[in-house]
Amino acid sequence: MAFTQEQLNDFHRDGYVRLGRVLSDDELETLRENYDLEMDRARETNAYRNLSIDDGTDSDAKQAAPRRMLQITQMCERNIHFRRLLYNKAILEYVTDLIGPNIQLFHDQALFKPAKDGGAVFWHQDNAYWKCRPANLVSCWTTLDDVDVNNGAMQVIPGSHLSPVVHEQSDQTNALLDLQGVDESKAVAIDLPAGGCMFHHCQTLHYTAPNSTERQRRAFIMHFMTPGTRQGDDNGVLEVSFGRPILQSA
Ligand SMILES: O=C(O)CCC(=O)C(=O)O
Repeated sequence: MAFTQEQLNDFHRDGYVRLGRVLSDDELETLRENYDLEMDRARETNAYRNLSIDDGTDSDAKQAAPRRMLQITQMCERNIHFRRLLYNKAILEYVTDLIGPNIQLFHDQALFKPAKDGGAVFWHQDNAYWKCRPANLVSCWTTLDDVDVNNGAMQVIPGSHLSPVVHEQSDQTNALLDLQGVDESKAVAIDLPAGGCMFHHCQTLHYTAPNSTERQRRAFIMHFMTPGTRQGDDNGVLEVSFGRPILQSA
């Protein structure tokens, strides 16, 4: 077992668990260089989203927006170093403790909050978007910079993974789905050192604040599922999620 029993109990009770540093100095340095490289390439080719504004805008509009929450999905299809990270032995051992030895990638994403004008990611439960069954996916949120509440550390509501919340279609914010009534007094911010990670359950309510500091915040998230996971809403046809790499099988 990679987690201690206490950490596992914490995860099942709270819907998240904080780990300290998991990446070596070399891994961290390589991933930082390649993160910056892919962000530059994505800007040149407009192959990214700014989650702080509506989708479908051109590159200049995305860059000029007052806040920037930049997203690249499937870094593993663009860059070998991020693909390698999916197979990181230590991380997969932690995932094994959470969902068992058969592990498939659901997807990955880089989420970048630049210094000074980094945008927020509003409160949500991932599975309100994904509609996956069984709802047992876990995410490993890895940071390439030191993070605290001021530059966009992950914030969670402990125990919220036990109760899926209805997310409404939003026209108030740029979020696709909106959540009213989150009791933010219960939020816990998870500070992490560069190269550290935390895991959260796909129903854990989470949020990251705007970054107005002088410190950029580079995060990379891997979302893991068990093979055979299906996707779709109650009335839709359920589809098995094919086409993603199997990262480990028993
Ligand atoms: O990195 C962030 O700012 C938000 C990440 C997030 O919402 C997620 O991992 O689902």
